[in-house]
Amino acid sequence: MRLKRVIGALAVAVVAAQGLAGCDPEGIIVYRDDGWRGGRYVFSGSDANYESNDFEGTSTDIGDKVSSVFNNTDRWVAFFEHDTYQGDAVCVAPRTRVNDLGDYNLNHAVNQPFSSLEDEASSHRTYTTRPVRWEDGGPCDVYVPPQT
Ligand SMILES: [Ca+2]
Ligand SMILES: [Ca+2]
Ligand SMILES: [Ca+2]
Repeated sequence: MRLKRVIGALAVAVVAAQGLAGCDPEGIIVYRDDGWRGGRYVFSGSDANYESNDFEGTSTDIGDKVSSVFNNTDRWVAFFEHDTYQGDAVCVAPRTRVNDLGDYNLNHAVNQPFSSLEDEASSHRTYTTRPVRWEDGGPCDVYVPPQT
């Protein structure tokens, strides 16, 4: 009797923990608005072209409309200005959120005082280790460091 009650309590605790984790699915989550709001889309891996991916429950594709992201994976993710992993990129550490892509200046945009990935991201790629900086031949203009 007593054991059954303990098992019952454990089952309730497990369900509660899953409920919390379920707020943010595992994956690379992109959002239309700042602060992880508006429509969202969840990727499980790399995506070379956002054009055919619509915000959940809409027919609006996410290309050039993403404003905040949550990299809820154990890999690094580089978000690119253009499709097929081209152009400027913001590299986001594992399990790390970006509240507003507009906050990050892209340093290899020439002839522009300030440019960002705000409403510009068109593809992203995942990396098992921290990718190389743009200055050193890698994709990353900007690093968003791991969150503690
Ligand atoms: Ca796609
Ligand atoms: Ca924004
Ligand atoms: Ca773009």
